[in-house]
Amino acid sequence: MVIVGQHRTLSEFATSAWSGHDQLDGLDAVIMAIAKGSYKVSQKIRAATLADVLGVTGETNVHGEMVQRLDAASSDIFVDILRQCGHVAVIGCEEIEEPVIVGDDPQHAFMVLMDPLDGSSNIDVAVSIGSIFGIWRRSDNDRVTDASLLRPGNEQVAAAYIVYGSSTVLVVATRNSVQGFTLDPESGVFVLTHPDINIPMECPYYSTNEGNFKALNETSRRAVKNLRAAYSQRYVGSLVADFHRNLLKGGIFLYPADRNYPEGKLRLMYEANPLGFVAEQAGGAASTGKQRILDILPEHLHQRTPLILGNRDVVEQTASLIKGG
Ligand code: P6P
Repeated sequence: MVIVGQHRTLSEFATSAWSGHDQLDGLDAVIMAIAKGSYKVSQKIRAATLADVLGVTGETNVHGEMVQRLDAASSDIFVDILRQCGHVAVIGCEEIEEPVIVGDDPQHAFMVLMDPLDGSSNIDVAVSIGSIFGIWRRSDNDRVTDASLLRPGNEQVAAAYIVYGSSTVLVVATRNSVQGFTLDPESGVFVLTHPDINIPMECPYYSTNEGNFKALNETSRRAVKNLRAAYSQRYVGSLVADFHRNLLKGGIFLYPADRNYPEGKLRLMYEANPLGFVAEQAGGAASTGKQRILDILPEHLHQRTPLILGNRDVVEQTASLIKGG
């Protein structure tokens, strides 16, 4: 067992937990690629102001949003490193309209959907942002096409996110557990710091943009009022940062459909599905307010969804109120 300080390294954990186990065989290589890419992204973020990589590229992405330079750079970093890892058949990315098809040799066993840099509006003000990954296993022997990626979240074999905050933390969920690894900036090595994460039973926080209250329908307003009465508000405006705090401390994140986003604002395939998978593996839940996020049959790569995410009992109570219960 390899120890850095008093911690197991990600590499050692990955080899022992995520290689050679049928459905997961090769997952260690994919997770190590994500970790390596996040180290590069973390360095760019930490040096962004000095390296003059803040601001926008002048382009807009598939959603008509201004592309931040770091969004584009992060997308390039992760696409390149996932291509090279030799175990990924196809990549879906928030910043890229069409799927990136890598190859369909037998060893290209996984499909990765990612938001390479979420919360980019916070980049210029040095607030925590993140990267999100959903990992599906490719159907054996099927040729890889654009449609290959459109699989429900309940077929994910793993999910991961990185929060670039006061420290850089990688959280990886499989069907067995949720593990947290912190980047040692000196060595560039991720070490196990949060073994076997389970969302706490108590729920001290709710995270929602109260500025949207006036745009909510009546049942969603009732749900928000219920949360206000019971919990303290914490809202960073960066999904990964809000979710990570709620995962470790307990809490609920809520971005319902509203007049501005009738389908919801957040993306199903590379935000709601991966974080919903992490939440469920940690004992929490993820709902649209009408159904389990992971049961949605996707229709297109960049579709949006309402999202209620966190402590299972509070998610279920909030969904019931939104449904009009
Ligand atoms: P609002 C960031 O742009 C993001 O996609 C998520 O990270 C975040 O939770 C949400 O949008 C914030 O949206 O409307 O509250 O600014």
